[in-house]
Amino acid sequence: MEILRKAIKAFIGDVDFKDPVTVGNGHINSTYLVKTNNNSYCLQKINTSIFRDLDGLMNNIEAVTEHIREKSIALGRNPYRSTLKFLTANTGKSYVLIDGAAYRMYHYIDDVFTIEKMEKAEHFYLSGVAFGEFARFLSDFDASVLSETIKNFHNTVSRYNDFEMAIEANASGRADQVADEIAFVRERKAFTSMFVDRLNDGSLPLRVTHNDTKLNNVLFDNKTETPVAVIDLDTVMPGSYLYDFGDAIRSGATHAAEDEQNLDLVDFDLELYKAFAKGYLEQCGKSLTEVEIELLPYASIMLTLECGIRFLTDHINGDTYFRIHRENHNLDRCRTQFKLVAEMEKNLDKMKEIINSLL
Ligand code: GN1
Ligand code: MG
Repeated sequence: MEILRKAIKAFIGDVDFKDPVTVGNGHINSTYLVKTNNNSYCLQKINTSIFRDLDGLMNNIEAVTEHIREKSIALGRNPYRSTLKFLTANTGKSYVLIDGAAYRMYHYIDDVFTIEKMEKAEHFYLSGVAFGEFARFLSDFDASVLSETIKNFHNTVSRYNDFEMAIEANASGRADQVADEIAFVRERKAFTSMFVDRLNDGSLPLRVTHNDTKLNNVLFDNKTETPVAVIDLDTVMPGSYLYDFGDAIRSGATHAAEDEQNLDLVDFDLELYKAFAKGYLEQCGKSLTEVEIELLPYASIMLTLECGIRFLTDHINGDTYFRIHRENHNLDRCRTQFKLVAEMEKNLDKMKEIINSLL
């Protein structure tokens, strides 16, 4: 607690504040709510074993939030609610290092809710609007100024190689117990290069990408139930529209939680798929290239497979990356993803029809 208090003071000086309270449920950073008499903030401890380039990370986020803020102001929106607003610390930077740990602080956006499990198609449609608008707002932003803060983040070929290396090393000794899951991935090895090859040969354009378009990264207004802001901008980097579309479908086009243990409950809902795709394409469909349109129906399969591979790799590595809350948590997460992949594969033609009907 003393360290947290020290971090907070670096941002707000001598202003009185209540003890920080843990909020949020990300797998990577830790977030605390901090209240003064007049304001509420989030203090975040940044996971520096994952985000090693703090200047690159914060420069990316500041540049992108300022760009979005300008566009939002032009539309008459509240600049403190439409995207995150970071505080500058007494060091002159938007983060501080205390006892080797890094902290940052931003204005808390209140009167909002997030969605963990999809209940209403309307909410998913609106998430599509939010992420589609994010893409459109940043379509005139020069992606080359952004740092690649986590190398090869959605490079599914490199994720596949990491997976094979994890099996080889078998640090947890668990590899033998997950033979079915390993086989599931290996059967799809050829598929993993579908997007990477097209990015490498230049036929798929590089875009400013959010890279973590999980459903719970959209804040919804409590009263109007409409999107307020897209958050969790740590992984904003050069990438592909396909990543953001696919990852959103992965997390939202199902009624099951990402770590559901009863796989019978893990469904892939085409109505939800259509709802998101509609919102997304209404906002940024016109700027998609022919190749992006051709590959869009494969995006959710790729991103869901990739996420499952990452959970499985971490399970085999002994849970060193994603925070876990119970035994075999990463394996449970991996299994929901693979169940979804199998369901999506069966529905590929229907996804193609839906995309075509929306263009
Ligand atoms: C991580 O921390 P969180 O929940 O926002 C991960 C994403 C995964 C997601 C799966 C930096 O995001 O890539 O899709 O878990 N973020 C990072 O739930 O690795
Ligand atoms: Mg995240």
